[in-house]
Amino acid sequence: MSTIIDSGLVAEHNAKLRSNLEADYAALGGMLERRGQNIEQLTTLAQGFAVAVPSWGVGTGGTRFARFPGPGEPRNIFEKMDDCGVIHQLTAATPGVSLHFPWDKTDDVAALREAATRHGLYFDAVNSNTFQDQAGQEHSYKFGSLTAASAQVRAQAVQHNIDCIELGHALGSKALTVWVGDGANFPGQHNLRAVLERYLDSMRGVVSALPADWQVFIEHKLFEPAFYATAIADWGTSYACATELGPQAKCLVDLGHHAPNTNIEMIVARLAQFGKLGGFHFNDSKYGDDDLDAGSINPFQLFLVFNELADAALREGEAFKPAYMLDQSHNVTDPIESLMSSAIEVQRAYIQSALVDRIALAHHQEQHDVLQSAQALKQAFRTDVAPILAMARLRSGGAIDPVAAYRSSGYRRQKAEERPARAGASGSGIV
Ligand SMILES: [Mn+2]
Repeated sequence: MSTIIDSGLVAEHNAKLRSNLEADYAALGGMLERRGQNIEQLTTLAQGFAVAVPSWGVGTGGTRFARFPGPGEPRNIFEKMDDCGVIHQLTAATPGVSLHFPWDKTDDVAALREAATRHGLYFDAVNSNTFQDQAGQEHSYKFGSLTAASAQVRAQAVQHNIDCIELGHALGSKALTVWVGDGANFPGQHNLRAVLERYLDSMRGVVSALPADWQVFIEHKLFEPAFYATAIADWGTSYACATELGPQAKCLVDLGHHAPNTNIEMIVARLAQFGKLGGFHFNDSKYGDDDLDAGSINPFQLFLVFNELADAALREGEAFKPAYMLDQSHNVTDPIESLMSSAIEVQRAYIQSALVDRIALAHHQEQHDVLQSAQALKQAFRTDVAPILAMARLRSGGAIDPVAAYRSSGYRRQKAEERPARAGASGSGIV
């Protein structure tokens, strides 16, 4: 595995911060020991954590109104892989890359596999795209794709998903994520039931093309671009469809795809209970599908989601392995910095959830000691586990402070020179 940022530079950066980190780590270790917790076990847990980076996230996304490209944006999938490699090199927490077709389509599959191997990366779930028309496409998705009234449009959308499976299979991926923007903007535009019947019919065609060891993740979203009725609007519809489509079909929870104040951790608990939790798109939101950096608005919610995942892992054992992926759109930050920060926020929630004393919590719950039950979660959430995360990075060959190391490397300045902007070259956006 070759490093993109000079490893000597990272070592120099770490050397400057190491003694302070060791002091903080020792202090935290002492405090956790008094609570009966072992910091070394938690650090090992943090080192084993992984969340995949979305290929579309390394470019500047856009608002609904405009896109303001940043300097040195990747112009093709190979340049995106370089940026993903930097994120993993410095955080040591993002070995997976989630691709998006046709944005990342390449005829040179061998070269793409080689690029992944070079950077120590693998391919997580691949994403299909039938929410926009591509150049040269025969039929338009203006009035739907997998749910379209036209059989020809549906057949084209099914075939695109099958093409994604085949490409993903050649790249070593094991799952397909399907999100469709299909729906209605006006009451009466659709027959609500017929739309879902057509969706299921189309998805049966997609599922039948899955290799035996593959899964398909159904991603729901409350609204947008269909503002009146979205075909797969909520986890209930997603669950019903995943159940209809059989054991290879599961549900994907994108944190931003819910109404404000929705109890997302309860949705996670429900899907885990019924064996249909396929994976996540981590991000954060204030009002709608904002695709903000994970943990930037509501870190407590992220913690509560991981608290449910910790509970499910205890119940289900090794077999419980939902896919963790980021899904963000960056308009005003450097995408590499935002993705590194988000990966660390998700890892933080994971480690904080491991601090919850589950035996004590169960006891408080049985005793109807509501205050202590809530405090058991709050104590874990309030604990600053930053030294554990930094030590995990240091031990795994990453940077103690990834953003500082990245800035001092001059990577973005260098890419701004090497990658002059090319109109429309970056496939990115809100998905
Ligand atoms: Mn998503």
